[in-house]
Amino acid sequence: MNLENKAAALLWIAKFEDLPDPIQLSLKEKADLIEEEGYLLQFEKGKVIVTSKSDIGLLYGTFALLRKIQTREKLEELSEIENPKIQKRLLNHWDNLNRTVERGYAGFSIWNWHRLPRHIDQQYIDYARANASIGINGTSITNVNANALVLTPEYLEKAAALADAFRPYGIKVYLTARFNAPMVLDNLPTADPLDPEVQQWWKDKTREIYTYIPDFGGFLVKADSEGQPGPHNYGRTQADGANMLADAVQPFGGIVMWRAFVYNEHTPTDRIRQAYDEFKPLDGKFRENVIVQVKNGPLDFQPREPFHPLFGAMPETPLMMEFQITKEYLGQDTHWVNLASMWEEVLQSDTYAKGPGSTVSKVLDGSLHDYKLTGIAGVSNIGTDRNWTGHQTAQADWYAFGQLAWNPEQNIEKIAEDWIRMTFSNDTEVINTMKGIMLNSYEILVNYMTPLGLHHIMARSHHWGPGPWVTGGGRDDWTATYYHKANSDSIGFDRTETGSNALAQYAAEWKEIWGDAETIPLEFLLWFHRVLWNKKLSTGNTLWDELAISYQKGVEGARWMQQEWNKLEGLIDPDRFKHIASFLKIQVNEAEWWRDACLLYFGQYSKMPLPEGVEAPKHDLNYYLNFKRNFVPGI
Ligand code: BDP
Repeated sequence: MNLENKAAALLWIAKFEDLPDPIQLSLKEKADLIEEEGYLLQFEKGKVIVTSKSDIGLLYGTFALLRKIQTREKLEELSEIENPKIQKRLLNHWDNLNRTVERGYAGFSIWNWHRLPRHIDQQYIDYARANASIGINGTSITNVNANALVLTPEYLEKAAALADAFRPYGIKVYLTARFNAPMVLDNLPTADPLDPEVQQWWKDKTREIYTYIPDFGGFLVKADSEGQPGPHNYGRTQADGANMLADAVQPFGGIVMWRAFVYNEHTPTDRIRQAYDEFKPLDGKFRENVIVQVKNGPLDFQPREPFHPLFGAMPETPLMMEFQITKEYLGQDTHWVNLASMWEEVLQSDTYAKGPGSTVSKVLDGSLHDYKLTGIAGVSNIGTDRNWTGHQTAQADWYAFGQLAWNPEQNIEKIAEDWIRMTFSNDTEVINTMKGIMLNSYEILVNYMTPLGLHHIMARSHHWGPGPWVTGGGRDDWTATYYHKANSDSIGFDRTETGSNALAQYAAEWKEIWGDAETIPLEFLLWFHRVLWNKKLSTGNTLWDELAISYQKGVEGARWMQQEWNKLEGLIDPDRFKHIASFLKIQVNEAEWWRDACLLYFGQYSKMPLPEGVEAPKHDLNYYLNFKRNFVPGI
């Protein structure tokens, strides 16, 4: 188009300063509201306009326009200013340097360290584009169980090549820092964060990293947890450790994401108390460029947990959320469960920190405590599988994570619908059927795995399938019996005043609601209380009957998902139809496995018969105890 015709163009994708004067004039007021990464979509005098202040805003705006076209929204109605509500929106890869992925179920790591930096695979670009299309702006590329080697020049060169590939898409690279790297790489006698030589080592190392990656985002650290070294080894606090690294990255504008997933080598009376007990006293003691990364719940990505009590409890220390997109505890690669449903439950939980309405999402977006730094991370579920995520529908979790990271208040039904429209079809029957499955799937899964607040009853180490019998071994809090404590009269973990009192870490409102076994919502009953098998619940059923009915409901739910899906034959391309259909067979089968194994195991203690309507297990308990006992899927 020549310049004279420029004004006649019907589609404008341009930074605000590059728009023709008349358009600038009419959009001035709206444009003032656009922030650095934000954009404006506007239909104005017959023209579609995408504008922003920055290149990255323009990219986000363009993807938003594409989304609207794909989902058939009316372009004539466009009028939307979007700014991300959270600053740091990251994927966390638990990828090892040997290309295995910890808790990854979609193949190997997409980072081909051997070929890097010489070969830049198209997949890196596709990855960056896909992430930019959902607003993700950072990626931590290495496992939190960190290998110090990634900090050596050889690997920094490779990481720099990835950073170069991601940069046009607004994605910064972060690395995991192994706390004792000064000892491992340079034979320092200590990694004590208060030792000047150690501090200098990290400063020098950081300066070196920035020579490779000038816009390096910073470090993600797992310390003093599950064998990872940390400040505890030197009698120092988590703040001492984090601040040392923060001082090293500060001159370059970097940040430190310090994980709250800290637990001792010695089992406390209740493991879920530890992060709060450890971090709460440190509130306000971290440098300004530290953000503490907290898992959604106080235990460890279980199918259902109450929100982590640190949210709302650290007004002087920015906290970020860590969600797990990979389904370690939720059926791994073959179960269809819409994680956005779980995340919404947590994001909308009220911490009551400043009275009603103090939701977790307001902690995260910084508005509740006026955090200067805000963030959210999702443990990636992608790998070398052709469809990226193993289960076709697990792409929806990656997508939903990006959407909620951009704006944690977003409506998850709309997120699901947009994803279906963009990924499968705009056909009403497909949309409604898939949406129905997705929006019900989370409750269904919780029912067939861990109903009524049960948790950590999965098989040992690989975490796939039921294992309520798991007991003994190195750590009590890595067993199932530690958490459910079933005996001949009752089941559940007493976390009220009469027990571990972990409940005390929550606001008074929650103490009242959750503290009373009579009124607590059933979904958290056994998380907070020990309950007699024959106790009558609000539903009119005894606890045992309620448990059995819940498992049965879960199985029926999985069967219902399968039937619903089968209705779509012919409306979806045959490849993906069959792929999902076969995974649903596995899901139904494994839902039955969970129900039968758990009811047989717990039934030994309750000694009560299965209530009417609950199917009898197909095998005896021994069968399940021995079933695939030696099989370790993945890593
Ligand atoms: C647990 C995983 C383990 C991770 C750990 C973590 O089983 O593989 O290393 O979380 O988050 O859920 O550090």
